Amino acid sequence: MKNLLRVQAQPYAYALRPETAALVMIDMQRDFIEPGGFGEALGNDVSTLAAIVPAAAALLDIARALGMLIVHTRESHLPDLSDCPPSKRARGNPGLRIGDPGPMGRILVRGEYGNAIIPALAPLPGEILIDKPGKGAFHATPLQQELQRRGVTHLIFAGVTTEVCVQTSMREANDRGYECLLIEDATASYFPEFKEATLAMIRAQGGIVGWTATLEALREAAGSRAV
Ligand code: C5J
Repeated sequence: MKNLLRVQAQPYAYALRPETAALVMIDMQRDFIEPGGFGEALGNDVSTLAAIVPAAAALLDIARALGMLIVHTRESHLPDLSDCPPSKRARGNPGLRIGDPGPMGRILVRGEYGNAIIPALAPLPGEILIDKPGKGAFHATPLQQELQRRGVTHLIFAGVTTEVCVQTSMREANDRGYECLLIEDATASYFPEFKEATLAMIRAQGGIVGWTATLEALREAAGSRAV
């Protein structure tokens, strides 16, 4: 069939049609990725996250060239924190809790400088931007309705962090019946061993949460359509 792409993936080949697939780019926000942001203030080495920006940009280029729906997410809360459960706020380090003033504005608050998606991966007009108050992209957001409205059945995931917001979103999607593929070199964790463990978990037991593949494998599957 003309529009069927077969991606060499693990645990076995993943097939999609661009017209019923979406790329979901998770939380590529300044506060997680840029030096001087919230992630670094928590003591993390942000260079592991910054390292995937070129691959994430190339993935966006491929998905756009294929005419796929593009979804970007931001972990963010309303300025009055009415969408932030007290348990989530209490979990942070004192002085660096959600809503506190951070190095790039109020931490994880919508509209603050640090909450924005990094300029290199900024959404283009017509792409969907989902503000999510949870780790998962479906919890308390309109994502499911947006995907259903467009007949999307397959989701390609990328972004940060692999074991937190990416994995949670992929599990939510898997339970909702989406066929999910995670692009290995376009996702990262502050803890490389957590990323590797997550990739292994996803593709274990015959793909219990979905598939994983390299960016190159997706590019090869897209062939001449991925300019
Ligand atoms: C975290 C995320 N790690 N985007 N957020 O708190 O993974």
